[in-house]
Amino acid sequence: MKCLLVSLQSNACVTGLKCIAANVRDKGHDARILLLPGYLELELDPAVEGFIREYNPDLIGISLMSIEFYPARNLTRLLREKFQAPIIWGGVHVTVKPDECLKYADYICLGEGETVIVSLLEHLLHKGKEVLPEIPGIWVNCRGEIIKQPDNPPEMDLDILPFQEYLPDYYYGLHKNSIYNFARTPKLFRKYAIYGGTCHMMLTTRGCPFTCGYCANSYLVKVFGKKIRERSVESCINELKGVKKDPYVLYINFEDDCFFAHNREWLEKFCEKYKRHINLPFIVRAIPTMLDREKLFMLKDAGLCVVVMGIQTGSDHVNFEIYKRRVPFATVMKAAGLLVESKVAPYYEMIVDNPYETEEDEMESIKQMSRLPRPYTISLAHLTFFPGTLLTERALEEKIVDPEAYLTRYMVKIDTTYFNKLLYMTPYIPRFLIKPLNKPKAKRSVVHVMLTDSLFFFVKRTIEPAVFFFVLTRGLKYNFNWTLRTVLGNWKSGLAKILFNFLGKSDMEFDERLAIARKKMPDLFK
Ligand code: B12
Repeated sequence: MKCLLVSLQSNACVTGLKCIAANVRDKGHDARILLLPGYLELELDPAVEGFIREYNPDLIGISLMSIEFYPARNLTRLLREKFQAPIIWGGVHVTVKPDECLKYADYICLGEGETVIVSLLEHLLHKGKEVLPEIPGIWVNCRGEIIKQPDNPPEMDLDILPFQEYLPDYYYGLHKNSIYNFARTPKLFRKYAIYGGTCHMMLTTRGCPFTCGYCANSYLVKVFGKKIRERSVESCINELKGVKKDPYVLYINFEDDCFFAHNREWLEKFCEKYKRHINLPFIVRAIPTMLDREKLFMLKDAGLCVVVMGIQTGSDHVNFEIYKRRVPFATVMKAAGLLVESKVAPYYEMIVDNPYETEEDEMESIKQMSRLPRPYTISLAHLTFFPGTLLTERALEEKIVDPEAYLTRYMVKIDTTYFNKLLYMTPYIPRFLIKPLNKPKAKRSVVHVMLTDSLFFFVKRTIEPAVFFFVLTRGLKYNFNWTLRTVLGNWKSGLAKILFNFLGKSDMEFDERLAIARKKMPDLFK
């Protein structure tokens, strides 16, 4: 059986689909992945149609995060006009809003897709699509008749799943009205991959025990539970041995919500094997309460170069009451101290544009962030009210948010307010300047505004890139070869950040494309 797995993401890092495709092929079926970046056209591109006709899949899967809901709806409409193959939707948005998604697809997959999709292919092979499948985790829409199957429990033994490749030879993508095999045109793959394809994204665990109000996990725990499921060190290292063969992979980006959730024993073994067999710089994510000195220094010694740590706000009130995140700023200070001491590059994530925040909260956040030990770098994300989260439920009840806002706006596109600019500059300008500028609107003069605007313009183009370069070089232990390759591999993303203040130009284009489609295809958005 042949299964075509489509991603509408604006970038080529499709971990979930790569995991599914690997399992489908491992179980004796065929799978191809097709990236249609931000595809939102009135008609199906002839190249896409030709590619699907030639492959002639028995099943078409579409993966979607919430932001891709309209593109998925549109693509499903276009595919139905031309092909008979049944269509299954899967991904975070489907898991969170199954009833809504089942209106458009023949099948939807709630939760993880690796085993579910294999069972569905086997059902289609042996019984055909006219017989309704009874597979846990799959809901069926048979000409309007809805059948909801029980949940498919998440896979506890992650080691039984096949490895995720960096660039599988069955990965294709649409580029300027033609379909390319990415493995045969790696330059094109790198054009769409995040950070110019210099990193391999990987998870050593699945799940997160926290239920922060703004995070999809505050809903997903209902499906996956709170337990963190862990891969063995051997499984991770063996996957990476394959990945490392591609000379373009410069570093490994571990996307686990908190890498420090691994116990000491696991980390000790990991560090020893990683250093011996992989020896590439790597990035991990940390939750301040879980950052541990011994683990941090162990990882640093094994090649850890960047730690991404969510701080979200400097105000304990907002963290505790609004975000339901029990991380006092005193703990953040302690964790930040450790990061600076270890000389890894600290990258802090903050949430802004929160309608629940008062001016006092914003000022408190800026004040606290300016106290953090330097050097550090920072990223700001717009508070997006994703469906199903605790905070969204509250905001919808209180009618303070447009229920559709998450469909049209990217988290990276922040409001250009006075406080956002000042917060952004906290790591880069002298502390004695922050204090007098950190004033409520009523007390600000034209001088404050002009000074903040010009400092922001200047800092973004000079001090920020310099600090980035410095912390990264230091995180890479001043290794000339690694630094040079990282800079060369990332110069485009770096330049985009300096010029436009966001991480991916393609994300921004996707945002604009949605706005255009809204005008061109009003029916789709009803
Ligand atoms: C790595 C990651 C990324 C990576 C790679 C994404 C990817 N597709 O692999 C990058 C950096 C590109 C990314 C970008 C964004 N991300 Co992100 N990301 C993650 C993260 C940390 C891990 C995802 C992952 O690899 N999971 C492991 C795999 C195995 O799981 P999975 O992807 O969910 O896929 C499984 C199932 O969902 C299902 N499945 C998925 N697709 C399909 C399709 C079919 C047909 C079937 C049957 C099943 C199926 O089976 C898969 C295998 O089990 C998650 C948080 C988390 N811990 O899950 C956030 C998360 C998915 N991201 C999120 C968001 C918001 C974004 C952005 C919108 C942020 C932004 N920039 O504004 C962008 C979207 C970019 C875009 N449209 O191009 C949210 C999504 C919330 C929502 N309701 O949609 C999450 C859940 C974070 C959160 N906690 O809120 N992200």
